[in-house]
Amino acid sequence: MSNTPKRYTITAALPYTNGPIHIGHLSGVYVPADIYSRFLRMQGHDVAFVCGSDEHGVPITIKAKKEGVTPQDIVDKYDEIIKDSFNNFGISFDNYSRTSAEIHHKTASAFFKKLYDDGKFIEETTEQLYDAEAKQFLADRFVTGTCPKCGNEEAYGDQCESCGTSLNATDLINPKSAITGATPTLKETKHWFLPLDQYESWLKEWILEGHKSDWKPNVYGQVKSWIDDGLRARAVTRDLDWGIPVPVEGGEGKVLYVWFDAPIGYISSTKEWAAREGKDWEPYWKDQDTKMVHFIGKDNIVFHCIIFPVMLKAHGDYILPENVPANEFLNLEGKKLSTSKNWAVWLHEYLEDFPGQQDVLRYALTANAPETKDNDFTWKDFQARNNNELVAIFGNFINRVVVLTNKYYNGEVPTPAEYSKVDEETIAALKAYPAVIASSIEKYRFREAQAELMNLARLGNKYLADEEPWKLVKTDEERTKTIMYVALQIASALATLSEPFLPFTSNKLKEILKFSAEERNLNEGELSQWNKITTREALLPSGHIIGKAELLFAKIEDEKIEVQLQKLEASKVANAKASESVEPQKDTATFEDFTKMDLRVGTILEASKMPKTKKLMVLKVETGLDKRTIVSGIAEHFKAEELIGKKVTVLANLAPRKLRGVESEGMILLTENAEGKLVFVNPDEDGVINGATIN
Ligand code: B3M
Ligand code: ZN
Repeated sequence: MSNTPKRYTITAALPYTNGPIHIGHLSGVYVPADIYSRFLRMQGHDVAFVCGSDEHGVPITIKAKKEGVTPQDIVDKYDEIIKDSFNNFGISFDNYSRTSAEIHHKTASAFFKKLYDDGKFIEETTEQLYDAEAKQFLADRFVTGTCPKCGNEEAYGDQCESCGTSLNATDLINPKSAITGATPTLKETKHWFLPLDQYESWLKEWILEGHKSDWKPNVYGQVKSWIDDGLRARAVTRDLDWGIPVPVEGGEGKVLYVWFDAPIGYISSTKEWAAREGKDWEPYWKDQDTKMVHFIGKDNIVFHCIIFPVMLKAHGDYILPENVPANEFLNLEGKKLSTSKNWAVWLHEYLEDFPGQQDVLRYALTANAPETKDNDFTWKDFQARNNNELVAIFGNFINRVVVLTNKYYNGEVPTPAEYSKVDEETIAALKAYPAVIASSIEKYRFREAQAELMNLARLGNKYLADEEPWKLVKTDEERTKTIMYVALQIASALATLSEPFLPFTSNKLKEILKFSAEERNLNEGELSQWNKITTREALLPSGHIIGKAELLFAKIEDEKIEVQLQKLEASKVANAKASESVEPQKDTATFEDFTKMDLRVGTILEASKMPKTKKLMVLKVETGLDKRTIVSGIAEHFKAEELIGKKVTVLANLAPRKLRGVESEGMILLTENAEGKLVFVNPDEDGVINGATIN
């Protein structure tokens, strides 16, 4: 692509419609995508910012089953809730579609058909996991098991969310049906596979060589390790009834894999938008002068950097993304966000508790965005960002300027006299901000960009505090006019530059400063809203009349924060209670079954973390029979030092198996205490309740 794109296609991950949206979604994907899109529009660029509901896939079917309703009921319900949340938080999609829309079914079907006709798939009958009780094949989230790569025991049939690896369901160790809990059997079925391995050298050239310097290190690193490990063919069809029917012979009763159809949703959403706006959608997906950027969370990297690009490449008509600035995860008060544990701040609930304060959340989330590593949202930080930054710096500056202009000049922008050196410097500094902020945004460094915006407000605050117009007004009218004129220019620049980050505040401030409609819609090159700050002599000319002061931000008191912390405390208590509940007894084991298990007491002699894994620990255990190696998924719960010398229960005659190349000869028995921490099976351990399953 040439250096100056003619247009931009910006996509934000399509949320699964199996639940509402929380702060993790907003911070990882939608706020950064919105900042980027708004910024580009303000520079006069042609932008299609598209998204929509991801309405297929197993999570939706599971939710429907749980609630005893149809998948359609589920997607209709959450599509509404999610759309409302996005609207309420000012996410400025040009189009928000749904993958159940007819246009999407047609587009995805045609895409599959083209790849099929062009011979891009491998058609193969293989043995797949099957739940005989539920009479259903188990793929994706219908099956969980141990990740062969990192040992995470909750990996899904298509992906391990712990290490990000994309999996085939048959890769899982100890697979378990998510429907009945049964151990699956194998059954033959036919599917179409996308041979990713055939695209390896192309991916190496395109990403590993082509995007070494411009993709974020976290994204590039993940992609590199997958490609280096070698890619395998992936099934892109499923034996399910909820989804887009496979449109080729032999496809009866099968649907497209949700991760095949969902990214095509970006194309369908663009088509829907173009049709409504009377535009042509094709350049946004096919013209080499278009810059395409995918905003996603880190668990979606493999799909957007490998699988979807391979689909686009195999199809042949499409452009590829220029960048995929995926974020890491946001935690809440030190713990992983979790829908099932209700450990989250839900957007619709936030709005009930903090009406009209959407920008405060946007601000706090951007200030703490997990751009380079996982990051933490805390309510104390949220309060401090509001009270110490938005209220004390931004709000305070604007309020002083507007109140004083009304008081001294009835709201009329005064005519300045000679500039002092400080005035000159302040104006020069002001004019540099658009480029500084732009350069951070262009590098997807939104925290840095927003920090610069706040620095501009600081500049204004300091200027007023140093120049003290409220003192000078009694002695030097001309000087006071100059100071107020300069301060008004800063206020005006803040109104404009805050728009990508704080759209509601920006709007309110433009109302207060009485920006004309024409002024708000400047849309071309040097004259665009963004660039006018640097190029124009005056942003608010002398004689312009501004409106009355209005509070932009309000202090958040401790009591309001307490309420939020108590809500989380309630979730904690509920979760601890739930984890105390005892699992139902398993099927009868005969005495012979039991005597087959050789349980021994052993002592841990050595312990070390398995390199490049989060959970695995390599142990050397004295079992009385021998000294042997056992690999155990306990590294997140114990330090190596504290394990040495521990007495443990060992299942000694478990068939050996290799984990990450290390042969594990046995299993150490563990259970969980009420806080979810692993403890060794030893009835004296604190907090082990009767009935805790030993495994
Ligand atoms: N719905 C996964 C998710 O919400 C998925 C994204 C699709 S983007 C094409 O994490
Ligand atoms: Zn894993």
